[in-house]
Order: sequence, then structure tokens, then C-alpha cells
Amino acid sequence: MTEKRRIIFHLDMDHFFTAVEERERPELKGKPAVVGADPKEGKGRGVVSTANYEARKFGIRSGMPISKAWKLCPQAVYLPLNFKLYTQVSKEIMTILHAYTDKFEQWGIDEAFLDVTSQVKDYTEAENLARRIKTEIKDSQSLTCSIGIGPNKLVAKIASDIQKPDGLTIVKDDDVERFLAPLPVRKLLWVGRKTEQKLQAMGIRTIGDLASCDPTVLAETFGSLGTQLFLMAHGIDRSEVEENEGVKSISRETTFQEDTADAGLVIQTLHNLTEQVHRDVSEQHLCFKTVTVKIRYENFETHTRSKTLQFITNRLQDLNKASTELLASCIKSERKVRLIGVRVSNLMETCKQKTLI
Ligand code: TTP
Ligand code: MG
Repeated sequence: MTEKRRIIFHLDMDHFFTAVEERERPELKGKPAVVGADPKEGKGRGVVSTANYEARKFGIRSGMPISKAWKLCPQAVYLPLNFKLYTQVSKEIMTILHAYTDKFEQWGIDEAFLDVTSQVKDYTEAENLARRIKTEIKDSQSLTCSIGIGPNKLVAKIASDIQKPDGLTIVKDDDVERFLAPLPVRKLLWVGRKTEQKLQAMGIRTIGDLASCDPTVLAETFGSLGTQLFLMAHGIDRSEVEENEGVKSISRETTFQEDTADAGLVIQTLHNLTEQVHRDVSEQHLCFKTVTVKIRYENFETHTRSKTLQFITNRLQDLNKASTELLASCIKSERKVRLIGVRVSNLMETCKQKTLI
């Protein structure tokens, strides 16, 4: 039996946080703008959440220490995070998208996958549908997005990133390998800096190089990741667009633009993340009982530590205390940190807990 051909969209909003800020403050248009920690004239701690395309021209990127961003472009407009607003806009966009298909999966704050197989009969119809979605978002939200269309989630996700901003990239079944071949291996999910270096040492730079590798050599070198890499390099991905059912946990994480051994920066970034998680929790009228901290070192070694509190809470100070303790219990001071994350789970609606403030 041949498998039914699927048509999948991946949509990603363009420079999301700064785009929302520009919409709210038209005077920002055309100027470099950065959303993130307070730069305090170059002495600030914490990182860049995102930068608009004008600021990216100066080399500013998400996850970069805010002090470095300041050095690169002191004249940029630096804005604090207005997470409440971004979450609200995100919700409105997701509602628009959900109306186009039931097979819808939100992926982070500004991305979603849509399986439109049963909505369209071919790629021409798919393209028309994508244009309709882009227009609806532009008209109703005054924001642009980029859409990738492909036969699976992997290809659609890579495609959406190819022609940012305001892009639309279509990769039909027969073009998948040709499309992927010249791209650097880093474009594949799961290929981080270390895997990329290992692959480069083996003479593998592009996805095409990877596709022509002997899969047994990849499996010997990378274990199960090797097999996964080989399949991805051929554009094979059978994962389904999964509908998210309710909220099971709320999390935020940040990848530092450069791995860092600066404990102060790590802790400050953790606190920025707990604030964002807390805002989400409050907005959704939830409280939590379990807190998890995730830390990934430069070699991709990843540790998570969880703590289930003795009480259910919605207070930022409880989240901060638990996450700081968890971080202290697992951080190794001599190691460089690549990523830090925080998650709350064991969620309950606040209204069911009458004793809470
Ligand atoms: P992205 O979609 O990765 O980035 P972006 O929308 O700003 O830019 P692009 O046009 O390249 O898609 O992330 C979405 C939002 O998530 C981003 O606007 C800010 C936030 N974010 C962080 O807070 N920290 C991070 O390290 C990253 C990558 C994103
Ligand atoms: Mg985006």
C-alpha cells in the first residue's frame, strides 16, 4: 500500500517580539530595535530575546548577551519584554490558523504546523491557501509571517526559514532532496554546534554530503542519532502534526548565542525566564506544583532537575526560589552553558484553589 501524500505548512512569524513592538509604536519603523534585558548602557546582564532585521544588520542575534548587543549597536532602541502582549497576539494568530484546519500544532510562541492534506488537492491549491493565510494575518494583525510548504514537518520547517521575511517557499515531494542537498547540516533539527563540528571533521558540510554517507558509519559514530540524521538528510520524516490537547506544562528556554561560564548571566537569564513563565501561568489563571530546570552544556550534555513543592502555588517568588535551588544543585561552575530552561507542571486552574492570592 502506498502512503498517502501529505501537504504540511510550517508558519513562523517574522522577528516576532520586535514586529509586535513596531506595530504598537510606528516611530520604531526603519530603526534598529532589540527586545530583551535592560542594557544599562552596556553594563546590563541577561540576553537579547530578539532583534528586528535592521538590528540584525549590526550582528545582533537572539540569545546574545545584551551587553554585547549594546557594543554592536548602542543607537538601537532597547525595549523590555512585554510578554503579556506577545502572548495575546500569539493567541489571536493561532486562532486564525486553527480555523484553517483541525490538524494544527502550535510550536513555540510564533510557529505552527498545519496539515492541510484534506483541504487541498495539489500544491497549486496549497500555495493559494498559504497566500490567503498570509493576507489574513497581515490584514488583521498588521504582521508578516513566512510559510514553508512540504510533504512533511521537517521539510516545511526548513522551507519556512529560507526566504524570511514575508516568505513563501514550496518544496514538492520530488524536489525534496534537491532542495535540502546544498543547505548546511545545521539546518536539520538535532544538529547543534558539536554535531556539526563532528560531521565537519568527517568531511560532511551539507545535507547532500550527509545523504550520501554510509548509514552504518553514521550509526556507529552517532548511535540512534546517526540513523535519524541519515533519514532527515533524505527528507524523510513521518511524524504527525499533533493537536495539542490542553496545557500540560508551561516552559521557556534560552540558548545563549555563545556558550557561557558566567554564572551571573546564567542566573539572570533564568530569572528572566521564570518571569515569562509566571506571566503565562497568571494569564491562564493556573497554578503549579512542580518546577523543572534544564541546563545544557557546550557538549550538549543536558541535565534536568525537578522539584515538586509541598503546596500548589502561582507565586513568582516560589518559582524563583525553587528554580534557583534546582540550578544550584546541578550547575557545574567550570563548564560552559549552552542553554537554560525552566518549566512548571502539575498545573491546576486557580479558581479551583480558593486559598490562593
Ligand atoms: P524565532 O521565531 O526564533 O525568532 P523571530 O520571530 O524573532 O525571528 P525570525 O524572523 O527569524 O523568525 O522566535 C520567536 C520569538 O521567541 C522571538 O521574537 C523572541 C523569542 N525568542 C527568545 O526569547 N529567545 C530566543 O533565544 C529565541 C530564538 C526567540
Ligand atoms: Mg519567528
